[in-house]
Amino acid sequence: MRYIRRPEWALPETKVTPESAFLNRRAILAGMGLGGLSLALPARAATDPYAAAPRNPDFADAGRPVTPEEINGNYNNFYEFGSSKDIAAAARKRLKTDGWTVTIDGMVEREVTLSMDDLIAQVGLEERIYRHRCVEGWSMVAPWIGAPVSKAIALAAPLSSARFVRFESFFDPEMAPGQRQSWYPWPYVEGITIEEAANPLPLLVFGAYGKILANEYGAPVRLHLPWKYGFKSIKSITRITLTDEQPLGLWEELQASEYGFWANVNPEVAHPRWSQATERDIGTGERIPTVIYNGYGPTVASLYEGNPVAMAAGDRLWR
Ligand SMILES: Nc1nc2c(c(=O)[nH]1)N[C@H]1C(S)=C(S)[C@@H](COP(=O)(O)O)O[C@H]1N2
Ligand SMILES: [Mo]
Repeated sequence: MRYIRRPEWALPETKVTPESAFLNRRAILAGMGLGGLSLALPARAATDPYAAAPRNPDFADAGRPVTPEEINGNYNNFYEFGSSKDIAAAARKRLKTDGWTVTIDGMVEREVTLSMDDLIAQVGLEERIYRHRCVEGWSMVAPWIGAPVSKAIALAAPLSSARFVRFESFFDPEMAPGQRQSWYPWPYVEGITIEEAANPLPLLVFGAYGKILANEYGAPVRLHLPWKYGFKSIKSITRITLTDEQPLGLWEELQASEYGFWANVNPEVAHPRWSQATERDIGTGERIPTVIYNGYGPTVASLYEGNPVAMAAGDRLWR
């Protein structure tokens, strides 16, 4: 597969090329088990909110093919279900999402606790094709279905004193064998600044590949921050807390010298144990150059002006 690699995937200006539209559509259909039978799509779209989610034209083309679902869904990080990439079966069998709620609390005017149906009804669904870059040096392209984080946070009416958003995952060692490993500071936690949360890119993800989110991706709702290393994109969220304290993520708590708060993708700053100059796309198998902010600089670079730590170092501790 050949395609043109642009220096920046200038997102808002992107024109959908017939080729990429075809590739994305094909990946989604394949993900739905429909192969080339596009005739089946309209009927499904009429009833299924995930299949019907409109694609946001600003994020219709990631500049690389969408990673086939069978590859993406079998190469995951989800330490609650094991420390290998092969956790899909365990997550599918064990993660129970019935009756799941998300609470939005902390420095807000009105704390809210919402079922997934209620949350989705309030924030809506759209499809965005996003690149994902793991700090370990692999990457993929996912057709997410979700809504901007800012829309969810607005439901609770944040106070002006709130400076950070802290995301927390579930804690249930019965359900998640990885949580019986007590040297990890469970539950998984991550955080961003209020300014980052207000940016259009952070996405709460409820679906992928045209349907409800499969367990291995972090059902029923996960975060995706496409310009940051993948560990920031917390899965299976139960609580979103507005706070004036910088959140301490699970990986930062465990190993602050390697996994810091900002974690903006930066090919110039090596991880203490390996280079970040290139990455392997798990879909194409190609090794490709890593791009500052994972190519989302036009949308996010202004967040870090005057913040040399987040901007130049990728992380304050990696110098
Ligand atoms: N709750 C939770 N969220 C998590 C993780 C995890 O282990 N637990 N792993 C993170 C890491 S390191 C990455 S790269 C991405 C992987 O997402 P994917 O499996 O959908 O590719 O999820 C992130 N979110
Ligand atoms: Mo990762």
